[in-house]
Amino acid sequence: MEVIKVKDTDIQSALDMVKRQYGSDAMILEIRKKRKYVFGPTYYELLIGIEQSSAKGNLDNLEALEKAIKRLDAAVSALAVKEDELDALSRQTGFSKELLVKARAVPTEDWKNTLRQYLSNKLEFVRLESIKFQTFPKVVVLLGPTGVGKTTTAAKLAGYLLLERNVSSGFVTIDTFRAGAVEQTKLFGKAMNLPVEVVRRPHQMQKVLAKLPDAHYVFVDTIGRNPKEIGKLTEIKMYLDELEEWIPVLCLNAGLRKEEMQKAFEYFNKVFHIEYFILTKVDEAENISSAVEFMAENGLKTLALTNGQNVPDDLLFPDIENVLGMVGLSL
Ligand SMILES: Nc1nc2c(ncn2[C@@H]2O[C@H](COP(=O)(O)OP(=O)(O)OP(=O)(O)O)[C@@H](O)[C@H]2O)c(=O)[nH]1
Ligand SMILES: [Mg+2]
Repeated sequence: MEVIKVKDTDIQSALDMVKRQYGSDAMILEIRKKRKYVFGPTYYELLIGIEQSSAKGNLDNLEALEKAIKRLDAAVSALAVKEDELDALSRQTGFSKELLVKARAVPTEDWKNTLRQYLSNKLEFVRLESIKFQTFPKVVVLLGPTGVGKTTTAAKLAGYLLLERNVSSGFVTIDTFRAGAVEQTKLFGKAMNLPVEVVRRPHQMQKVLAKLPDAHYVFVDTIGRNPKEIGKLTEIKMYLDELEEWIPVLCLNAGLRKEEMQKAFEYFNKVFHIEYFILTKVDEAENISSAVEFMAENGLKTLALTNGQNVPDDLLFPDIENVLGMVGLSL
């Protein structure tokens, strides 16, 4: 209960005022007759108790509610404007609204630079040659769903190392379950005069490496797996567990939707700790914004992009500025 004081020289008008203002919920707790100074006029001081639910309280609540509704109204209209801006910017850039909000690209006028800054902090590009290995040869395992371009990409990487770095590689394929898979690698090997070994049992892995004494890098080409088949991924891992050291590289096709990329990454990441990434078939994708968003949000180290069927030419080693340019964010 709230207690208030009401002062008036006339007790009736004081009571009328209390009734008018606070309604019938007001309770008169005490009436005191007072004098301001010794010979001054008398007046009445009423102590009134008011229940919180009284008319005045309700009035106050109503006023507060009205103000809150107005504030809410303003906030909702501001949000609606933002939502429109977000939609438009998302369509324009190809990045998701979530990313634009996270990057604080809306509501700033300078969204391009804000976005550039956000992505530059998150994207990482690493050259295969700069990755430190403890063992020799350096074993690089290409993983990914069926048909993303693992075999072709392995051949492109080996071709690049040979032609541009004068470094020799070998191929190991554990893709023995599908007709034509081994032949495909063998064709690439033959064209570049690089050795190809086929492994049919996990325990053969280590021995096979010994058969490739001149190879600085060994590219292990794995069977394309529907990432949902966790059991089959574990089977691939059994082969790799025979090796002392290897790096798994996830290959995903730039034409996949961001959600599909995320799902595939999560499945492969459960079995292999995925740190390195190659974005394939960039040439076939309408834009690569969602792929770039995927790379940034998962903190992946991107080794390369592939942009066509030509081996070994259609392989790119972009830096951040190149990729920002590809998604329309060049300076
Ligand atoms: N347009 C385009 N096609 C590509 C690219 N990379 C690979 N391909 C083509 O994609 C098809 C599949 O490539 P592969 O290298 O066999 O794919 P994979 O991932 O090894 O496939 P599986 O072993 O069946 O899982 C082939 O026709 C390649 O020529 C690329 O960057 N751009
Ligand atoms: Mg293949």
